[in-house]
Amino acid sequence: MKSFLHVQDIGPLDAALAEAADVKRNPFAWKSLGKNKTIILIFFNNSLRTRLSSQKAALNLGMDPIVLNVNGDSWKLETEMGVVMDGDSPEHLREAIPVIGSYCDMIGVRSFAGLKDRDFDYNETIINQFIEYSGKPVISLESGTVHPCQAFADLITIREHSLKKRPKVVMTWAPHPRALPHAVPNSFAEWMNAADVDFVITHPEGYELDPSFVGDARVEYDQMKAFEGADFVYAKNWSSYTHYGRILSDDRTWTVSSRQMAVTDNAFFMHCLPVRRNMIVTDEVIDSPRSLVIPEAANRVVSAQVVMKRMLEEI
Ligand code: AN0
Ligand code: CP
Repeated sequence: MKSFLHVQDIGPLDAALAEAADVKRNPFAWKSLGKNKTIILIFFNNSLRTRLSSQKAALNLGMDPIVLNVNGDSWKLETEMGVVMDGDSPEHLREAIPVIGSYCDMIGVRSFAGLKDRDFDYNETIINQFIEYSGKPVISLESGTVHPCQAFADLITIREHSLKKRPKVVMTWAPHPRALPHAVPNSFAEWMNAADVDFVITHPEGYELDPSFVGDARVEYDQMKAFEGADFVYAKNWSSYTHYGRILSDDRTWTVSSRQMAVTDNAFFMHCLPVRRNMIVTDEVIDSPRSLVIPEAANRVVSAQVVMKRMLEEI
């Protein structure tokens, strides 16, 4: 695996899930695989889970993690090609990336969508430069359009808690005061479409996601109807894709509460975190015994470890 952005990069999902179960059961079994290997984790944006779970996954594999916070600790990096660098940024990605690549064996990159220029974000302009110029395997830690480590952890969590062979999984938009990227819902849709689940997406009109990620998923604009009989409810806010990066609705009736959960089949509640309580989900639902947000976050170590392990096995 030279890069990890999409569900296809991990190959057959049954094998990936079986490997995840092995890694979870015995996290230190591959401790010698990463000996004398280094992963550099580059953060252009904030993080709690991704930053810690990626380091923990690397440590479990015997690898040395180094974390760089671009904008905080390093020179501010120019990301656009062909510009006259007379602004804020003293260094360009074009030099920084091969330098970073020369210090490590593997790279993880977090670079959120800027939500200003759809082509720049949807061309994965930043992480693709890492793939092209670093000479090392590259993992998306949420990039312009995808958050694959999250979606893989979500799938692991669903499989661990599903009593049905083909559970009904509903991804619902929920209100949020800031414009958020599409990476989490895009990847969740991509992974659910590839998995053996009955997948439904619900959101107010105007919040349609990129059709290439929605694929054949059912889209239902009536949230209550979408929730009927659900086994898993996956809440997330995202900004508009068509009116790129804009907030079109603050409809608080979309906040996930016991009103919607009542029509599900005693569904589990999921969210990638960080979550704004009583905006995305009520206290009652997130604090209920059906909430999976903590085991879901814990599985971020497992998903990251499977990906790093696969990459180490190919180095
Ligand atoms: C980010 C997002 O929605 O993409 C990160 C989620 C993992 N969330 C926020 O910025 C609140
Ligand atoms: N879910 C997730 O990626 O969280 P962080 O932004 O804290 O890394």
